Amino acid sequence: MRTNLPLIAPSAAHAATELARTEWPQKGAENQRAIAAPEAPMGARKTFVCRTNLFCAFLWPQIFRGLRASSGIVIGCVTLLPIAAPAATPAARPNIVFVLTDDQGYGDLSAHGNPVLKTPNLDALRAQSVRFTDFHVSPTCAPTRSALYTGRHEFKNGVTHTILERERLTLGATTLAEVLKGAGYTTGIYGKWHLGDEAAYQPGKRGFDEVYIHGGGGIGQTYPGSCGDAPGNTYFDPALLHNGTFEKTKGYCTDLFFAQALRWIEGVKARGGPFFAYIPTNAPHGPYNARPEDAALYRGKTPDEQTANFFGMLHNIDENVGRLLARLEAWGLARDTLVVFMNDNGGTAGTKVFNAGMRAQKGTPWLGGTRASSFWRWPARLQPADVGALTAHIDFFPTLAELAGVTLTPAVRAQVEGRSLVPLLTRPDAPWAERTLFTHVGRWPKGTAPGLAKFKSCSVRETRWHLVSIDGGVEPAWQLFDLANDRGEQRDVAKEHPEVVRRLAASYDAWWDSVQPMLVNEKVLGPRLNPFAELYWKQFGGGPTPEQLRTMDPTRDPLAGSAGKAGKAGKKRN
Ligand SMILES: [Ca+2]
Repeated sequence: MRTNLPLIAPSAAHAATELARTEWPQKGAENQRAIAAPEAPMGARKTFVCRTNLFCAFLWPQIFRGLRASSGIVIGCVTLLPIAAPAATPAARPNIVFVLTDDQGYGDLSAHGNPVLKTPNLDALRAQSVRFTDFHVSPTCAPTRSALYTGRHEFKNGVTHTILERERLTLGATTLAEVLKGAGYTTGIYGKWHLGDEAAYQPGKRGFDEVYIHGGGGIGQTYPGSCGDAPGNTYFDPALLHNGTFEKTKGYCTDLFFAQALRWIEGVKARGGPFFAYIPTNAPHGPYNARPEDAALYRGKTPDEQTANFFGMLHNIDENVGRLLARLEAWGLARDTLVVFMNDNGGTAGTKVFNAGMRAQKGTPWLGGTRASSFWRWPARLQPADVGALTAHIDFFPTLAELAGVTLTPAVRAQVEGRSLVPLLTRPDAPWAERTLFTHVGRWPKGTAPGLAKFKSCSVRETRWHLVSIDGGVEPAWQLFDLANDRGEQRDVAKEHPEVVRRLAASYDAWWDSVQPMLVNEKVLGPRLNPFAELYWKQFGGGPTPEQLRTMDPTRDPLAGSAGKAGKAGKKRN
């Protein structure tokens, strides 16, 4: 892979990579201490710092294009603050490429210490990026995606599951793609949407100009109601929905998504104007169907065949990321393109090999269920660094909106509960006020009252504390963990800090009450046929078999005890 990062000293990038090999870098811990400290004159001072950063990041380089940043220049920049405007100028707006992998864990990266898996291209991207080391997403797929694209918790989007109509992002929300499109970006999605398969919910109606996707939560899935992919699809040669029409493809899913994204970027580049390319891969989500040559790289090196396939799928993603970065470089786009990389929930098949010292995995509120990679590379503006501040998926929307120079309407500002990461991107130790993040796995049984699961698999997080209830229901079963001393969440200190438990539990109660009116999908009955399947049959002929009709029956609960094969798979995999 070619690189061209004039602002990055090789030694700094190398040091950063080495730093990451130790679990939870000390630099992150230092930042956390700084964040936890009282921040006296926060209001005025925050504005000052934020505007200073913006000025340094965007306006100064515009005025003195070609000058290298130096400490002297930065000091000068601060003194010039009063004339700085807070928003990015259009010329300073980056192109944006966002790669989101499905079910890759934080530990499934060689730069994070994985002893078996090799990810040289992701490692290089990481070394060249601002890295948020305490960054959290939701415990499963659709919830994270809804939070990324609205800037608020998934429950406020009506998303409380990955199927059963409860994966649909409420039509009342404004999506990030709509905001970027409104600001002049050309937008495209290549891969997994998983926020509603009915026509009104599909990405083409939610801000994306170009759509190249599979249906459901994974290629080949079929669930009751609306959630499902084209019938008969597998990871090889899938039929993909391209701007409303299915295309029968040749190739492996991840290769197809990246290749189409690159074709599109090349075309958009020729037309000019900023672009936003969203590449949410279906891989390495189960079933673990890798290209044989990729799985062969790990056969005999993992505890089982499944993990060899899983690592093979990640090897293929890594190669595609390498191709993407090389093409951006060759096209002269790398310097002015922000590349963001994340994974969408905690680890899965790879955790038996390495889990970066964390407890548990996908589908749980433990840190191992929510901590994710979050790499931000923008060679023209950002210098590689670790940022230890407590950050989350809900911060993605306001950050990109700010970088795109968007002034959000009051209604959208009211929707977004995350914070812009721009101050941290430009100054890793920028003040960052304490915050509270809420996690709930959702997934309560179909037709049951959410309140019965209020305290089932949920948590409340502050920088230092993590209050977790796993086996509660109507009543809590809180355990408290002191992350300053116990990142692995092994020792419950609830009895030693009852005041912390009381305070965080009270904030959880208030949050739970606040989201109840927004659970709009709980009683929705889906259509008789999966829309993707129906469209596929309309285009190519054919129709549902009795078994397919039974599987799609919207009154069926695929997770009930009498569930068939699809239901059992769904319980395990979604
Ligand atoms: Ca996932």
